Amino acid sequence: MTITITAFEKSPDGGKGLARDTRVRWALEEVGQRYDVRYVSFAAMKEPAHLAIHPFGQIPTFEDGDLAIFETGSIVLHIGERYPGLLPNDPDARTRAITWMFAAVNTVEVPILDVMIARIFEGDKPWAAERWPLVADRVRARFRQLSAHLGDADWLDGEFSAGDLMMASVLLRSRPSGLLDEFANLAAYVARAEARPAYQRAFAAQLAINAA
Ligand code: GTB
Repeated sequence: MTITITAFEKSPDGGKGLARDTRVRWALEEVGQRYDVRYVSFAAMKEPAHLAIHPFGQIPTFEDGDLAIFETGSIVLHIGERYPGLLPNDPDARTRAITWMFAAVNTVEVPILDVMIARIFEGDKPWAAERWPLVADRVRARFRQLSAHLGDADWLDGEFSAGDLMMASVLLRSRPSGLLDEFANLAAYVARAEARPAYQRAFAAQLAINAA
């Protein structure tokens, strides 16, 4: 059975790897699983066929046989549980890795999403400049805590895991704002993640489509 994921027909970032299919591609590359991609337009995402798989009309989705799921956290967790390479065998270490996945999407990504909203969707509002320091400081507060935890370690909890994959993917989205580079160890952490061959393959695959 071939795994099929969905991705933007044309990503608004033009192939910078910021759309969320990159994390799913990366997870599949880490565990060495081949996959097909069904490319969908913004209109197709809101059609019944896609809504049957993703109730919120978004990408990415993941299909394998009878299983069809959405939400990158769930998809990456599923991949980590199904194939070796992303979650430690030791039960406690495995739970800690999953904890970092939740921390990435629920604690760190939330203020970062506000950065996207402030810069892209609200950047032209008369109050945008006044709001920006509040938005940026909420990200800095989280980054300060994450930076203190990471220290000079390579990864969040021992070996690279799905927790790092999710966290690095989330942090990447803040780079265009300049906030990531204010924290040298976090910027280096993301660079380490990006240097992984599996990430490179995932990035190249999405770029090939979006740069075409
Ligand atoms: N919580 C869900 C998950 O993690 O899977 C969120 C999924 C989601 O936000 N999907 C976005 C989407 O389908 C694409 S990734 N949006 C279309 C819609 O809602 O109609 C978010 C994204 C979009 C564009 C860029 N970019 O161009 O830089 C970056 C990230």
